[in-house]
Amino acid sequence: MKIFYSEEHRKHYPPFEVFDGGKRVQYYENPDRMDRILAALKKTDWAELTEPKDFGLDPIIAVHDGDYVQFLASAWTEWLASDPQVAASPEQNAFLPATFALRRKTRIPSSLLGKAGYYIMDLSACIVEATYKATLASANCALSAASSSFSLHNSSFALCRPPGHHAGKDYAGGYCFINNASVAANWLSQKGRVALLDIDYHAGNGTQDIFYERNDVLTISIHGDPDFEYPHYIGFADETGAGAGLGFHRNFPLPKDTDDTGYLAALDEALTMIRNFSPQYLVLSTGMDTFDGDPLGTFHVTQNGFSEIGKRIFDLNLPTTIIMEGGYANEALGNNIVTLLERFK
Ligand code: SP5
Ligand code: ZN
Repeated sequence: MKIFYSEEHRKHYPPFEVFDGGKRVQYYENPDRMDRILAALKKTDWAELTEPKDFGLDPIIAVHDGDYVQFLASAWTEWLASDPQVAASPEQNAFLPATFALRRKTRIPSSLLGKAGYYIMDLSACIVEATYKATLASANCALSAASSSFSLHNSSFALCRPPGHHAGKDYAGGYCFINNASVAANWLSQKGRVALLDIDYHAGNGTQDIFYERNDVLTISIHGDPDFEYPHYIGFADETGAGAGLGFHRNFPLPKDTDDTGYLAALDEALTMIRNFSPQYLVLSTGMDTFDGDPLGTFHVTQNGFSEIGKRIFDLNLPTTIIMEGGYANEALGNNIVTLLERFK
């Protein structure tokens, strides 16, 4: 199986993120995640590591607002220039706003911090010097995997970092800046009908935002109920699309402590919807944070569970572009991903 991976992510390693209560903690979405996955892949005899191609900005701004992408491109440099204390120790700093635009219909501020509160939804989307280049390389991994799935008519894996599914048309959040899976799905939608299934523990709010009014890409997310879990404000069962897209989005919010059995029941419903839509391509937003013992999750999906999840999705018999999203139990991450991918090889 072709695995698209770039080293560009490595220096995107903010020195902290901020948890609820204002608590500064280590950045959970860290480069070690990739090293664990790479180590596990290298033990197999089927993983074919490949550098992504550069697709340029066009397929990115086909799903994201251009001014938002420009903000991502220049935020760190402007922040560095604006504050001598940041310039004195850049490696101890991350760019984060402390004031947010909230729900008001607001003008886009001209100041850097005003823009940050407008374009960023939480305190885990920290921007450092290497962030923008890392997000472009990550999107290029997703596009390269989509292009490979299209031309070889089989499944491929984009080992993306940073992840993407919380990034909306014009906002970053949840470690995500560019929505890799949405960029790939939109690219594939010019070749045929696409279904995008999101199995990360957290609701794929960004993906929902991007495709909500479209009927050519079916989007489905299975996740911890936003009634108790991040991202809190989106991902509910009654959100099913709007306008032409009505009926082409579906959320499966699940309770705390969901185990393999509960998870697979929701997955089966999602797979039935996908079969009824009869797509030509599948994009799979693959978070491993449903795993039992993930520090950011509450589910108890086991390694056997991932094997069964992989099998049932593989049985759709579709060329599948598998996109890395979350998963923070680093010691288990490599084995879990390989267990899932084994079903597609
Ligand atoms: C891609 C992805 O998985 N992003 C997830 C971002 C989650 N950020 C909010 C984390 C809230 C953490 N609550 C911690 C509970 C610790 N027991
Ligand atoms: Zn997640």
